[in-house]
Amino acid sequence: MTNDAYTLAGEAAAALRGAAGLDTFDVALVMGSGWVPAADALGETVSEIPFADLPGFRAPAVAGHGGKIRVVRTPSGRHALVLLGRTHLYEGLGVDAAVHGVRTAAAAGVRTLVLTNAAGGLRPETQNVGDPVLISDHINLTGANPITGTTFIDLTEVYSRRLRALVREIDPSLAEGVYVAFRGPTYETPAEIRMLRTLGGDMIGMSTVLEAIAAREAGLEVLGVSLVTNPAAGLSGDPLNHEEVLEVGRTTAARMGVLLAKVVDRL
Ligand code: 6GU
Repeated sequence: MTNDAYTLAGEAAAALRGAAGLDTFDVALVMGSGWVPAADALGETVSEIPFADLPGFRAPAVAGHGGKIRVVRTPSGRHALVLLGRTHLYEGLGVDAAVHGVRTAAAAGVRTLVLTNAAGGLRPETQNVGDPVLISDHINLTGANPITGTTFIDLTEVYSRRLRALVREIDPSLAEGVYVAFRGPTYETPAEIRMLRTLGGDMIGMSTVLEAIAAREAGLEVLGVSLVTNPAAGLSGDPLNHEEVLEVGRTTAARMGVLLAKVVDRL
């Protein structure tokens, strides 16, 4: 194991504290594709720090993925770190780069992490495009793991039962599902999607699982929410495209933002 990645996260956290003028933060939220507009509903923006000003962060390469950390003060006076954009494993920068934001948030004092993503739906029988789904568990098929060495981390409850119950008190209509991650950047084949349905997956995407593992290593309580932006390959007859993913995010962003604001205020 190299400690460098953790040291770098500590340096980024120090830079973040300095830039924000705050010693600690209550919660961090990672906004996935199309979720960025939802950040506006969380509260008052205190400051915005471009990734370029923080050690170890890279401006994201993909359209719709932002590229800064926004410090938000919620109506109840909590401070949230809102990561507008994330680094994906498929960008080829390595697994440490993909979880650097989470490690930085943990080093900055955050105890709760909200991970959001855009995902393909594996259950079009019961899922509608635009539905948010609470992540109850995951299947990590990225082939990667942010932890190296001989520390065995328990993953019995990666996505906090307590936080899921809290969200469902706010919105009882929300479904729960198992999120499967592939490395990407290709979308899956119809045969792979049939396999994932057999394996018990409900959503498919290219993010979240490595961040959730890194968060559990750091002892954070994790909430995961997928926005189903399209049926996965072979389930609808239409080919997939990233623009469609972003468009669905934009049209449901307000609902998501209001939901997340309520969640953050009840943490
Ligand atoms: Cl169908 N697959 C993956 N891997 N990511 C997605 C997706 C599908 N739809 C949105 N994001």
